[in-house]
Amino acid sequence: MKKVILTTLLALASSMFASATVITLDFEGVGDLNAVGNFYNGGAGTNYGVAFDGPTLALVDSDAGGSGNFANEPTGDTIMFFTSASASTMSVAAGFTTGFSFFYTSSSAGSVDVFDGVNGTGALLATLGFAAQHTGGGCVGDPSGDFCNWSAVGVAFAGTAKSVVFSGVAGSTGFDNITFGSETATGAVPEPSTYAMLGAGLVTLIAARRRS
Ligand SMILES: [Ca+2]
Ligand SMILES: [Ca+2]
Ligand SMILES: [Ca+2]
Repeated sequence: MKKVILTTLLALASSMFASATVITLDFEGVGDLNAVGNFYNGGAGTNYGVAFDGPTLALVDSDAGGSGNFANEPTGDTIMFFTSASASTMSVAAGFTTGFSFFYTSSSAGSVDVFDGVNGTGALLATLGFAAQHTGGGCVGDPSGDFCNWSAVGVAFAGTAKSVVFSGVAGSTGFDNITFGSETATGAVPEPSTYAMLGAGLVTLIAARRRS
């Protein structure tokens, strides 16, 4: 009986997706350097009908045994990034409305475009540019991680969106708490400490020393 109820609830959650239901992807459980792919589209995660293309990977904090050079992530130990291309595409065949938002940390400027067709096709509904800020506020690691400053950003739009293209420099931007149906990303990030800012130089999200 419980299983039936759970299944029904999951089906309801999927069917409600095109409405203004707020859904957040936290990437926990995808696994270090694994493709996000269909994790949220019938894979091991909750089935929200959200599919990511090949260059989109999950990254686990090196402090939690993964390869990530980041700190203060909004949820858990896992974030999303793209490393082998200059863009990453997320498609939601059932569509979503109202707004789109997320947390990010980045060592380079980038942008996010929301389209009304899948795979970055159709009309452009909204564009959101973001600046480099990964060491902003003199943040420090948890205990390690150069990408320690996270910002919540979002856009509102009219109509129904079916895909989002994340663009920037490969390996230089991390995303977490990707939120559909709201222009305000849910979650909280620790206030950065007031340490002196260290010279960062060229940094990427992959930690220099990987565990094997
Ligand atoms: Ca962490
Ligand atoms: Ca860390
Ligand atoms: Ca997370």
